[in-house]
Amino acid sequence: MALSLNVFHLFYKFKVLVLVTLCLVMLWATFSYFVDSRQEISKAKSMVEVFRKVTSLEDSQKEEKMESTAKVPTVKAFQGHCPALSPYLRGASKLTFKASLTLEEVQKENPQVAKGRYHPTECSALQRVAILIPHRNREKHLLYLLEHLHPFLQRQQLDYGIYVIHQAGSTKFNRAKLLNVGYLEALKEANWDCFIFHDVDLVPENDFNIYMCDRQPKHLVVGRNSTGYRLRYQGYFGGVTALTREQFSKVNGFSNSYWGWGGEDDDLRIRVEMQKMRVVRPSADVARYTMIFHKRDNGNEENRERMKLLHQVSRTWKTDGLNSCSYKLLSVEHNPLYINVTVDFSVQPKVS
Ligand code: UDH
Ligand code: MN
Repeated sequence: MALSLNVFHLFYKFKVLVLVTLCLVMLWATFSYFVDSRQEISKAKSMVEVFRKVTSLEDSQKEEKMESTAKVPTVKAFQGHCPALSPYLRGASKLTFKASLTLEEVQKENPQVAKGRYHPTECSALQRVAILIPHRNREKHLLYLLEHLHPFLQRQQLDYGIYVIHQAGSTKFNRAKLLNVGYLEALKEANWDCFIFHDVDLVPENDFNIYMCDRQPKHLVVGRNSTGYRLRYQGYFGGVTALTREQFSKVNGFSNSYWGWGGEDDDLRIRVEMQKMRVVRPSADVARYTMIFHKRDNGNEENRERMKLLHQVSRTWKTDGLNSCSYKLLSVEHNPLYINVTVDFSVQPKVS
């Protein structure tokens, strides 16, 4: 009798335990549903966290090196890294483009941007990012992009600079060569960690699409309004891409040989794959862009040579790229909202 009572008691305790555990599991599930309902946030967080570890490791190694060689001990003002995910992000936004917008208005909206650059003052940014925009005769698009990109990048707590690389004259447009020039000229001014190669007419719709580089070259345009927000084709690597200084130099940059529209982005993808790197993309729900409508520009007609060029990449990449990019630099102007680099590709530069 006493034994069966004991067994009953044990069984009762066990039932209570099961009930309590069940309650706890349910509580946890509801809690994590609300907290993690945006799985992307945590995914992005862990990606950024990985990068933060890499960069902060590099930084501390650099600092150690500098300190050990410095004769006078340096006094370091302590400033912590910015968080893995900025608290200012807002997610998807509906973009509007006001016909009467002026550069002065955009300037007024961005008082902390000086000479095209900004860095957060509350923490030290995880990466120094140079945005490179190839440009000719698209002033209105540039204005809209600046209007949206400046607040977007500030919300991401980045140390950034916007470079517009302007092709002077009326020779065929060469997007890839302009971007090589942007990389080379930007590095003369600052030690950028990351480069974003950015078409002037693509405006990001969601600030969870983080403008930082990854361990692999990153393609940021999964979808755009003009293609029903679907990837244009398997392997597409155009529009907006992010490569670290090292990744871009490893592939010898873009080819300089693509005059007119098309092919240069596929060429870069081939270079990336040849170096055993792999293109990564953010998830489709954040990597969304609005392309400001436009027609084909004069001077940027379809390049009919592009298939031929694309078949030769493995032979040409080593000698056609950053290391062979010669150009006549006309000016570098530090405007309030961007750095304007003007180049002329119609003349061969004088060899000094
Ligand atoms: N770009 C200029 N000026 C030019 C040509 C190109 O600034 O004269 C730059 C600009 O940054 C642009 C980028 O190069 O975003 C790429 O060129 P694009 O926008 O012309 O290329 P996309 O593939 O369009 O978007 C190709 C022609 C589309 C015709 C569509 C007709 N429906
Ligand atoms: Mn376009």
